[in-house]
Amino acid sequence: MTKLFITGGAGFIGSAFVRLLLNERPDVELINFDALTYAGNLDNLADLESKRHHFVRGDIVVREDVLANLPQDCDAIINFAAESHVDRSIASAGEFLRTNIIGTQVLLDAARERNVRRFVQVSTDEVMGSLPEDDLSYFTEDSPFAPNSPYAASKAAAEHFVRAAHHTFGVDTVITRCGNNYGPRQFPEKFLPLTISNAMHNDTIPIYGDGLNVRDWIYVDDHCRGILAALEKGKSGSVYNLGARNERKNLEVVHSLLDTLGKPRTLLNFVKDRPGHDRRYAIDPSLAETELDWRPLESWESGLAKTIDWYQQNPTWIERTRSGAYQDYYKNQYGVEVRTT
Ligand code: NAD
Ligand code: TDX
Repeated sequence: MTKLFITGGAGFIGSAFVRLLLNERPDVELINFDALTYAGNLDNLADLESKRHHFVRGDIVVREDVLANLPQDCDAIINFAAESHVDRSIASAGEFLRTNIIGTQVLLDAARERNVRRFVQVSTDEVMGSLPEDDLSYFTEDSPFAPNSPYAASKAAAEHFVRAAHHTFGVDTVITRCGNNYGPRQFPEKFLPLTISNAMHNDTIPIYGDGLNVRDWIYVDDHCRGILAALEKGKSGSVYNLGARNERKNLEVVHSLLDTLGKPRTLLNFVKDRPGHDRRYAIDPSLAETELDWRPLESWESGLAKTIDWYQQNPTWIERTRSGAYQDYYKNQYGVEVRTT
């Protein structure tokens, strides 16, 4: 059996990765170690009945808990656990430093102490900052670090510690950097599920600034297959950018969603811009395509259709997450009222 320790596996991307592993790797047994913060949701794992999946509630910052739950002869730690929302990091950065930086170092120390064979850090294109609008530049693995938000700064710091563990102590590490994910089970504070959920409730949809910021969207399962390829085929000490060559302006995204849902554009509510709002992300995934033999399978159209369908088929999931903690945040930050019922 291949033994894996997955952190953050009750969140959006981590739970998709766990599902992928259980479906496609019959020799994998895994510990899913997650603190169940506001973003962690056991509903995301409810359909998984495999005896090869062991959920443990635990905090990656607490060394004793990590060591107590790390399997003997662990083949890899894959670190998804993070505070992941840029707006929250602008409101308050403390938890981002704690989980994203200190938690990553705790896991690296545990990997070294227990001779874990590989450490995969799930990172983000945001560590490389913002690209100029409407040109042909892309983020490559060699682009300089230029994190602009506290979230991005915490993920960049984490990457530095991963790199240091590799160079100083010889830990076998791989870092993946991805753009904006979309798909089922994404907490509806993020732009795409917020738009779908608000539109379904006929609530207004906050658009920051002029709505012309560009993001490079990838379907979550494609991202997860890229992480799996990096785990299995990545070169030790490497970084891989994972992207679907799918740049979209925010207004284009929201128009597609509203049109598909049959909702009017009058729901758009232009609000003040996010402080330090990055203008454009765009990923060059050539290295991952060549070295990992990885390609996204989903088109934007097929991915959006699957995503919308999932939210429409799972109203209970949306109601439960909407009654979570994000409404106050929107009200304070952007003056936007979001109903909870
Ligand atoms: P998410 O917010 O949906 O899930 C994060 C998970 O981590 C939650 O289940 C939460 O309970 C858990 N967690 C938080 N703090 C923890 C702690 N101290 N100990 C243990 N568990 C803890 O996030 P996501 O969107 O699934 O992102 C997963 C990873 O992918 C993150 O590292 C994020 O930076 C990265 N990433 C996300 C995107 C995106 O578009 N969502 C893009 C690129 C990279
Ligand atoms: O209400 C909104 N209105 C709006 O206009 C929200 C929540 C967002 N936006 C804009 C801001 C961004 O330009 O939409 C775009 C996407 O915003 P988010 O969903 O907050 O994502 P982003 O800030 O781009 O970061 C995401 O991608 C990189 C993830 O949240 C990160 O975890 C990941 O690392």
